[in-house]
Amino acid sequence: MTIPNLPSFVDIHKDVLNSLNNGTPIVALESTIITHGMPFPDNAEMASSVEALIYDYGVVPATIAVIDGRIKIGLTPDELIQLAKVKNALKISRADMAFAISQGKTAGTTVAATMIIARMVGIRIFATGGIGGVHKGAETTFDISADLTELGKTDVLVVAAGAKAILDVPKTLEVLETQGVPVVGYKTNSLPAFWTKESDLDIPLRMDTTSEISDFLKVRDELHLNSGILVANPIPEKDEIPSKIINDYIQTAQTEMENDNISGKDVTPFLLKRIFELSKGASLTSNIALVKNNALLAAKIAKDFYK
Ligand code: PSU
Ligand code: MN
Repeated sequence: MTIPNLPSFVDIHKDVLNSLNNGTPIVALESTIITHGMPFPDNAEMASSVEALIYDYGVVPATIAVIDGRIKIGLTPDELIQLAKVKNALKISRADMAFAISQGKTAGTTVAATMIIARMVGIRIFATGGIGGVHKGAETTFDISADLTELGKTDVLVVAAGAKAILDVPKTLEVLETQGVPVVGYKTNSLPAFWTKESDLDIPLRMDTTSEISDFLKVRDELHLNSGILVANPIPEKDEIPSKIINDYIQTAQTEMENDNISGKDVTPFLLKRIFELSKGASLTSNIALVKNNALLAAKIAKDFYK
């Protein structure tokens, strides 16, 4: 079977294509985390071990990216290394996806762009580390990630480790609610805060099993709600960074960002890089652990959903 109306510039990995044809579970993975979220070679190691973990669970991973103007749904090991090494990759969202393709560029896809591409071929479940959200000071900068509006209109379920404290988390939750996006805590009463498993914000909805989450997705489909779901999965306790410590680093990075006039697309990569440096790599170790944890949960949900 071929996918109807597939643009000529899309390449689907053979395992992903088989899985789409057979109706077996697939988990999409984003690539801005590879091109802008982590340094080389940790990014390459993270990406290939996350794929291996999903394969080992009996689910097909589909890392999504744009390489030389072609949309890739599932990468070969060579493509993955190529992407991880690229120095000047773009970071694309809904607004600039067509630009990367028409100009033959290489780009990491954000959560928003990955959702659009996943949905285009019918992939419904997607794992990442953290989503973009409402940035601190958004009342003056208007910096609100396009991830939030994409979740409001594209019906892909995204597993993330909650929202990180580099964001204005209460405002992020408000925008998600406005956009009609359910925020489901997996086995948690509080919204996980990325590097820490808890925050002082209540989780809007709680579910304790992957079959509940899969049933929820099915009911939303029957209702034709056509928007995404955010599943917030707490980082395992052993991989946490205590909130007092991480919040100090965040504060420092935030002040530097304001002094250096960093804005727009550069904000998230700048903050992640500075927190990595300030924590002497500890933030990266936690980040990798939580991505793996999210990948496994997404694979379990996918298995239940396609049962
Ligand atoms: N959060 C992370 N690591 C990341 C990102 C977010 O912990 O790499 C990336 C994701 O790809 C997300 C994007 O979609 O940053 C959001 O960027 P912005 O805030 O510019 O919308
Ligand atoms: Mn932004």
